[in-house]
Amino acid sequence: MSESVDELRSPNVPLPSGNVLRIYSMRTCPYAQRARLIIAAKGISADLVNVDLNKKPDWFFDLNPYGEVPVVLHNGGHVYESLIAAEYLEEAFPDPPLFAKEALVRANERIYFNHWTKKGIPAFYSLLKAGYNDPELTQRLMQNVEVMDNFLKTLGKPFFHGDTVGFSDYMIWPWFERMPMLKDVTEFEIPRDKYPRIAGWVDLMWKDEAVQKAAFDPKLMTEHYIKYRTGRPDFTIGAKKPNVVEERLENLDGLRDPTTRDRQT
Ligand SMILES: N[C@@H](CCC(=O)N[C@@H](CS)C(=O)NCC(=O)O)C(=O)O
Repeated sequence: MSESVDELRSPNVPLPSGNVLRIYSMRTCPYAQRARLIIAAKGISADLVNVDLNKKPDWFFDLNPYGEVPVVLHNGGHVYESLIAAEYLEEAFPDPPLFAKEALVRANERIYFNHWTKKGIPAFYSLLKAGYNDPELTQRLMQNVEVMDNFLKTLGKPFFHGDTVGFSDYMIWPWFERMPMLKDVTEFEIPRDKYPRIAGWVDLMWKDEAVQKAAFDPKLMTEHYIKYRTGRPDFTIGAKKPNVVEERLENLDGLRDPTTRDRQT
């Protein structure tokens, strides 16, 4: 996956050669990251388009009536909602398989990421939005971390998928990558001694190649969420800026030919 300056390619723009699908994403979006993790783990060459969610074009709502990323464009169709998009990618690109083969194991994987999605994520955002170490909200998130820790304990494996990283791990991970950001904003921290399995899982996840590929600069992450909290998010954060040579006009007044002013080299 390669990206440069943000360029909002509509679905009508053909995929750049060598790419098999397009993903509409946003750099700090944990939901879009779910799909990007699957793409990275499977080595799918994807055209990554980062959408400035402050300036969504009308056609984006034709792709997803909720106006949210991620949207995956593939084979003349498109899929939205991160869990549905990730499952679609798993089915459309079966190699390497990331989901368990046995139905019961797979159902358990779903139970893990379903819990995190239903309970953990809302608790995460409630605390983040509070913006300080509110005891009740801190406790609510901690209880959900405990549930995740207990899942691993009962499973007796290092990953939610089992002995290796798999589908459920990628569905849960993005919010754990954001825990240092949450600590910056609210002082929330997972105590290693109390929740050693989840702490160990975080350590192992950081070693995964797809996790490293899909990761975002932690400083910019905190910067982004501070703005997000105040209701003024910058969705272009982390974009590489166009290669414009800045004009330095100080002390040049009267010395420059005005026709040269707009020249960019
Ligand atoms: N339930 C959706 C949630 C996706 C979502 O909330 N994405 C956010 C960015 S992280 C978004 O696109 N928000 C639209 C906006 O802020 O205008 C999913 O799982 O894909």
